[in-house]
Amino acid sequence: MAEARGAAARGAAHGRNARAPELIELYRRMVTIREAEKSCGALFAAGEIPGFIHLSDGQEGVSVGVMASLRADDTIASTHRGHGHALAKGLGLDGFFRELMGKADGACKGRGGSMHVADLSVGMLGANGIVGGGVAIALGSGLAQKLRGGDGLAICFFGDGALAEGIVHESLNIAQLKQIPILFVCENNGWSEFSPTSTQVTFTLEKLAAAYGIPYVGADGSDVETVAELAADVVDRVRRDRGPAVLEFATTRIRGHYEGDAQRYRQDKAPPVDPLLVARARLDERGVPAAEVEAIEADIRAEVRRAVEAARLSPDPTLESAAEEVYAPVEATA
Ligand SMILES: Cc1ncc(C[n+]2csc(CCOP(=O)(O)OP(=O)(O)O)c2C)c(N)n1
Repeated sequence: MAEARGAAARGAAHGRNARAPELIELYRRMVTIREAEKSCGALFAAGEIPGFIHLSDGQEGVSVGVMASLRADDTIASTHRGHGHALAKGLGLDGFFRELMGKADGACKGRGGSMHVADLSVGMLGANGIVGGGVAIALGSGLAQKLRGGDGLAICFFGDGALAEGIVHESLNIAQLKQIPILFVCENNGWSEFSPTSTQVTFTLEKLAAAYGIPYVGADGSDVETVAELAADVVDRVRRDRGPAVLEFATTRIRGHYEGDAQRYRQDKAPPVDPLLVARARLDERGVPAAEVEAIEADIRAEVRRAVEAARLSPDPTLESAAEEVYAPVEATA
């Protein structure tokens, strides 16, 4: 750390760009997601995470950029690829790893796992294994925000594959009809499971939003600063105008659909655009010394290692507790 602080001082002396601190923070958050998911991959391969996991490598710029302008009382609903959303919204690494590893002290007491991780205390309503399912949940939350009368809003993240789901169309319609403060955020990685989305839908989200009369903005999701700037503007508008808006980001799914996917269907051989590398290069341009960046990365790796070790030591849920908090208790009848 001392070395990094020294390096930071040298950066300042050589005209470190004024925009560097914000980008450092965005980069730190993206690296946290990347390192956490790297560990998820290893834990899954070692059989320490039950169920399936879907990693979001390549999509961190969207999670981090959008979440940068949200408040704790704004709510988000996520997808099956929701680790980045949960962490960027404020779920701590401890609650995250304990949940994914099915531990009794996880964010959802180990009952949700990767595809249902939620933390209501930070406005994270949940990941969702049903494609498009989170869209309707966010819509309901947006309606609640409206009825409460504050200036909170709801955000749903969904993939381009969800565009083929009726729930997305119905939600756009109701959001506009009832003027619900909701931001629809599409992470367009071009894939719908194992099929190019171009083989699944006949329209663009831009045209769909226009059909419902909802304002639309689209941009490159691999540039976290662009995402953050656009999102800040659109979030402000939704907060003020109390109606829906649509944001769409082109992004890259670097890994397979799920962990273990051999991707034999995949023909896109161009190297993926990695938002971490994009931000890393820009930090360099802004005069942030490599040693400072490496120190940040090392700190995050240590923090992730610590959280994983803590999760390993956490208790498993007991057999006796299996029926708790699953359904409302009912009286047994003869
Ligand atoms: C209602 C529903 N239909 C089908 C599936 C199977 N399924 C799982 S992921 C997926 C595609 C998801 O693509 P997208 O929404 O673009 O998200 P990405 O995986 O690209 O992040 C499908 C069809 C599902 N989980 N739910």
